[in-house]
Amino acid sequence: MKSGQLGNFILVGDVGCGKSTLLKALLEHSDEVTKTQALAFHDNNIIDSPGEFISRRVLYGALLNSLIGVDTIVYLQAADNERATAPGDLLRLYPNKQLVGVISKTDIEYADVGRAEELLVEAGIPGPYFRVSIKNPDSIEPLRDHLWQINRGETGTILSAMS
Ligand SMILES: Nc1nc2c(ncn2[C@@H]2O[C@H](COP(=O)(O)OP(=O)(O)O)[C@@H](O)[C@H]2O)c(=O)[nH]1
Ligand SMILES: [Mg+2]
Repeated sequence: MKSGQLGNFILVGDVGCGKSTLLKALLEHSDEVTKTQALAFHDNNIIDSPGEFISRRVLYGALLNSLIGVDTIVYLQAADNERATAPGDLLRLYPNKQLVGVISKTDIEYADVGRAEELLVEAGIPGPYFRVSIKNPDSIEPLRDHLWQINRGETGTILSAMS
């Protein structure tokens, strides 16, 4: 499957949860990851966001602005993070956006996938959740397929229809 078939999503999540690394894997780039200081716009309306957008309230306005232009919000919860930074209400503010929950860094020594799942549930992110590790390229395939299908309009639950 080619990365060109992916599009129209933004990756959000805490600083260091693995957004830029995951995106490089999804897009099959091999460049060194550098810290994302600003929104990074890729082809096909794919956006990487700096973690500060979600972890610092003063930047919530910037976060909301960055969500406007995409159909799908991919929220990452790192498996080694004891807390959720997702402002779930903000992520659900715009109707008709797909919200996809990802549990990242599942290979890490202190990973607790069950806890990450609970944090996603508490934040109001609907399942199913995609468990990924950059160390295991196969783990990324189901997420890539899902994003690809959403972009083709084949799957996913429109949030406004649920609430
Ligand atoms: N062990 C492990 N490390 C990861 C994984 N994903 C990302 N990292 C590392 O976590 C650090 C932060 O990743 P980065 O993608 O920059 O996070 P971002 O701030 O969310 O964009 C980097 O050193 C990555 O190599 C993973 O699945 N497993
Ligand atoms: Mg980054």
